[in-house]
Amino acid sequence: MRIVVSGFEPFGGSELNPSAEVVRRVMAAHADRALGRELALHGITLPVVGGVRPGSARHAIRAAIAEFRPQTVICLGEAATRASICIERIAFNERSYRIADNSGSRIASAPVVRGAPKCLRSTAAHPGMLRAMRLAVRAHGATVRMSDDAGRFLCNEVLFDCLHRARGVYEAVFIHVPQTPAQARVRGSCGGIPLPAAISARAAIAAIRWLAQR
Ligand code: PCA
Repeated sequence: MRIVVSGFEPFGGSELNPSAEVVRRVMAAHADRALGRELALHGITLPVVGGVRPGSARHAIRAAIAEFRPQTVICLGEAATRASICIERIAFNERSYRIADNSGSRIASAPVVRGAPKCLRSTAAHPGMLRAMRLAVRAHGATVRMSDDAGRFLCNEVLFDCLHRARGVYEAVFIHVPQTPAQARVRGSCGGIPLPAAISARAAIAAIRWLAQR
């Protein structure tokens, strides 16, 4: 089983992105053989840059998928406004950035892929995965839920692109994690409930184990 696991670089003025920290922790757990020997994991951090040119998130994830040929792509991103870890069930064919990306572009309204369906569903966003993730973080007071709105920024863009290009060759799923307590100390709660990246990483590891053992 080959899995690509991605996080994002910091954006929006923050100095860290918990999703990149989660990927680092997942890769460390894998190096310690905590995820099983049968699993080949490829971890990457994506730029928070829209579009498809070199230097964009989509360019980077497409290259990783072409090189690593995974059966599953599991992407992670930060959502400071969330109170739970969220499994995204749907991606929309729309780019409508609420802030500029890290290249300074702010897209008002554009499709992710011209001519593609309005939205695409993630088949890997399964209730079994939700149960496994809940079990992994329950004792830490963290919650996990399904979400039907990944926003209209880079997280949604990357999930839509992955689902659109999958053509049955691989599955793709997106997990949004809350901001960390350290981030919340700098910019406030943002309406969410902060969660240490170490706990988000436990949920991500449970998701990967579930995907690999299904
Ligand atoms: N979160 C943003 C983009 C990068 C990230 O970590 C989002 O939710 O779209």
